[in-house]
Amino acid sequence: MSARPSRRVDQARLWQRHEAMARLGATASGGVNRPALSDEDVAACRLLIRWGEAIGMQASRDVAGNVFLRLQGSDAAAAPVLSGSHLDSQPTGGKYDGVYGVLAALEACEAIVESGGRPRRSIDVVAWMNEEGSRFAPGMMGSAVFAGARSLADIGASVDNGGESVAGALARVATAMADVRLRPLGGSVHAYVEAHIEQGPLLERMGKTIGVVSGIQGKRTFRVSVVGEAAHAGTSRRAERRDALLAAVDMVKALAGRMHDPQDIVKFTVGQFTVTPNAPSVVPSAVSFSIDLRHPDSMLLRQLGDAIEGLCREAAGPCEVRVQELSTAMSLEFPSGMRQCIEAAAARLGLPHTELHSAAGHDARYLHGICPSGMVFIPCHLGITHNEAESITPEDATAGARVLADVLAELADRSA
Ligand code: HGY
Ligand code: MN
Ligand code: MN
Repeated sequence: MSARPSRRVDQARLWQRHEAMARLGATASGGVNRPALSDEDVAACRLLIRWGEAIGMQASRDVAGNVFLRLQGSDAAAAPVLSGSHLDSQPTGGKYDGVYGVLAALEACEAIVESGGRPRRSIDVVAWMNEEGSRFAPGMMGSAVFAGARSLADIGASVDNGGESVAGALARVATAMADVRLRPLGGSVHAYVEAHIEQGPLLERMGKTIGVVSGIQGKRTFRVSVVGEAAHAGTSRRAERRDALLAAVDMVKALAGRMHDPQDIVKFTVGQFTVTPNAPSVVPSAVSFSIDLRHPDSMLLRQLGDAIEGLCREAAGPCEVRVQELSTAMSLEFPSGMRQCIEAAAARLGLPHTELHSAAGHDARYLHGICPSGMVFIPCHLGITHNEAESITPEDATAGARVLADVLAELADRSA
């Protein structure tokens, strides 16, 4: 490999691309709303492909809705290096969650091209389908299917609030992107590196530019369905009601009590709460709510998650309740070899760096199951994220892309 590609990372180009992406699904408050497999998501993939093809990368997609750009290596038979993240967002998402990892990977490849280097292994930039899990639960569908951790049939059955299934949305997007080559699902991967904003305040607070991610905390997600009986708000006797909302509220209170810990390590969130028929003068007949439970200690995560169904049943009163676990992911540690490679690149570039654990979930979780994986974090202001006010600096974005460029170049040149 010729001169290190980090020297050719272009801050203006990287930042302009973030601003262009942010216009796709832009919200009035300065964030983005780019649901998975929506027109906005497809437009973002199209824009990524346009930028990649302009520097000679080959675009492809797979049946799980993942989109790839390949920088061809000299040894076509060698397993590629992958790098990327996601382009879908939360409904009131920020402009950088996920996007940064995809655009930093593209910038790293462009810098490798401009440095005159030709990697031995191909490098694939990837935009994983539905990392966020907001339109279709659970999240990380594209990377999970790519890694063989979920089946296409399994994710295809998930339905959004409007009644469209993932299978239906994937078919619609496949038609819209029929001109993009369809590649086989999965395949061997030499290594995976994902750049991402920290989604926490630690790097900024410590004055560090680069986070070498040691691992990702465990996460279990559930869907709780409470069934009662619709009744007239004025005539039905309260003693005879089967009020699904009051039962669901009792369940959430009982769960919040059980999940409370003074150290604030347990992360328990009810983010979605749907009432049916949601009419002011009708006693609710049904409530569906989500649970997002996280903890860095897998044993405690198991214990707490296993207590959920019993607590819901105890609080159900005259209603029925069904608890479904949608995803189960234990805490993971990235391999030391990958962490050392990222740490050495940051040190060579003289960038202040530290090792830290990821409290947020990432697609790297599933790639970790099939190849050596690692992550590079950059600061995000005050840790604000999953919020339209999310912000990063062009300088930090560039620093992260420089580390990524050198790490990808090094991994792509490795024979084993
Ligand atoms: O929820 C998460 O941890 C990720 O940001 N989707
Ligand atoms: Mn993300
Ligand atoms: Mn996110």
